[in-house]
Amino acid sequence: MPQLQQVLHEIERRKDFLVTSHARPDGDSIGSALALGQLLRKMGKHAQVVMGDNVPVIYKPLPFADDIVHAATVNGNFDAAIVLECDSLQRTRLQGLENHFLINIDHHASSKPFAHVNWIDPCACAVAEMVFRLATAARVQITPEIATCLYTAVLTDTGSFCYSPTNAHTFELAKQLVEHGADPARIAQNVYFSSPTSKMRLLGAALTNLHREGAVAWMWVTREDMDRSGALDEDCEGLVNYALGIAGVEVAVFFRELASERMRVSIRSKGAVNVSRLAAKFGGGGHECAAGFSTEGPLRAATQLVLGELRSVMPHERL
Ligand SMILES: [Mn+2]
Repeated sequence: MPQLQQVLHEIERRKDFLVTSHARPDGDSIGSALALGQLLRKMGKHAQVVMGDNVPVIYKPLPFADDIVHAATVNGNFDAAIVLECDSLQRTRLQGLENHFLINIDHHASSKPFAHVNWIDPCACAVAEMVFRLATAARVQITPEIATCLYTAVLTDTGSFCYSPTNAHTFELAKQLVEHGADPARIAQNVYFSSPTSKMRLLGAALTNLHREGAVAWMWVTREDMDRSGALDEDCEGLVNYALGIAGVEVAVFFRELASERMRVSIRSKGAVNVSRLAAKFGGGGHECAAGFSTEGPLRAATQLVLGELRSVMPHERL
């Protein structure tokens, strides 16, 4: 049975669902989880979206975002958990999922089949695309609310239709979501023109710490930068793109000092270097052009380690 049909089959024979995604959720995790929750309800099921971390403020205007439960442990009252965008249960940062029937839906190249049913499609531009296909297969009408959640996910996960391979198919999906009621201008306002002041202050700190060596650029924020800016962890989202925006830079790295003195590392590529493979060496994962992991601090040791590893995988003519 194709994986999509298998997922649909397992949904049809159950009633109560928990939907979740990874810790530090992004637009695809939040948008797809909300859309899937609605889709399940339209199928006559009961669904609860539960996240191990808070919903970032820019995604709070999404339909049904107020219903998301923020918890560290799940209660046992559901027949199956649908886990989006995770390569393991640990990635959810939720306790209590272990002994349940698990459905894994993911589009990362680094995906792993950890669940009872695994639907993995690295060709999907976002998990939202897979949720859209699931809705079509289940013959569920895409409401404007579902379309808004899915469009937000596609918009953010393709880097506003900038990442490779954004293609005619991506725009076809976006077109259909707009036809079903997603409002591109309003969604862009919420996602890109609603940054908290703290995020802009943090960007200033990060740019002060910007360095470049050939085709590699990197920057960092310390705990002190975070405190001084009044920034939340989610304010770091996307800052790495300012370093990648430099002409001639192929790979950009963003280091964030964690409270535990470990370092959170986000890494982006214009395509010449597969950063997902690099992240995997450090126990992380992601996509060819966008990946992340955490590593031992302090800052100086982490930058040296990561940049050293990066130099060894950079195509020579790019350095
Ligand atoms: Mn995604």
